Amino acid sequence: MLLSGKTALVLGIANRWSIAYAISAAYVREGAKLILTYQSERQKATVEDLSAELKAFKVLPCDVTKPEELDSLVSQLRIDAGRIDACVHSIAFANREDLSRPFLETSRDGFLLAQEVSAYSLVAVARAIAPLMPDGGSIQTLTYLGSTRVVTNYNVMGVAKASLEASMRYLASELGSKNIRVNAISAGPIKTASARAVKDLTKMLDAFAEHAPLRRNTDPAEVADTSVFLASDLGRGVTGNVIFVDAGFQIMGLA
Ligand code: 0WD
Repeated sequence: MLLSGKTALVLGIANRWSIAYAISAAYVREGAKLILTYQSERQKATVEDLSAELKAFKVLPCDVTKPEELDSLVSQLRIDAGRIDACVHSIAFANREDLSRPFLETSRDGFLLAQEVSAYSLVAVARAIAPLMPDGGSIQTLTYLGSTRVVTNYNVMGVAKASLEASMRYLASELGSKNIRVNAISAGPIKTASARAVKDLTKMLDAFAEHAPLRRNTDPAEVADTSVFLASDLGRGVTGNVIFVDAGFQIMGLA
């Protein structure tokens, strides 16, 4: 029960296959009081069902690109929970065509959209939630190796993840004095709705399992357990890091 007595806010469940769902399940297993958000009416019923299954304390709406929704989320959290100990940002979006055509063809709007939803939203969420962490806490985001290496078809999302990771470091530096730790978990590829938008995902998964030191793909439950560590007191000395949970893939050069 590593998270007993802690309240956790998880943003980014779309369905049962979402990494945020695996994280939520692990948080409940470890005794956290869980609060979930859903992006829009499209996800509401699914997230409410999953929340009932997980016995979450609360489900609230929040599209992170809408400042007024972040404001009302914070007001509601103040009333319902008072305090947040861990906050997981598991959100990304890019236009599907920007994840298949050459990077050179990326439109200005597509570039800015990916940056807004996938990178700037971490800054907006951290600014909103930090005041609810008066004694410190853990803010986490999910990233991918395409931030620093060229991964075919990841394109505009790789650039957004680079921006996300840099944002994470600046936030860690500024929030450290408040004992708020900010980290990113870099997961290996996992078959989720978002990942399916990347052209040739199946090929990517096969190549990954072949070349990763552990010779297999990444299990969302492994990502979730690392998130538990970061949210728990065991992670108290860790901030500003990208922690790879990817079966070791990122160490490989020519395999
Ligand atoms: O291989 C993978 N699946 C990896 C994912 C490897 C490494 C990292 N990641 C990252 C993703 O880039 C993302 O940051 O993990 C995070 C979670 O992604 P996921 O679990 O793979 O994907 P998914 O289940 O689709 O959850 C992402 C959700 C959205 O889902 P849909 O499918 O509806 O686009 O992010 C949410 C939304 O629910 N989301 C938003 N939430 C609030 N406000 C917004 C928004 N504006 N936009 C997207």
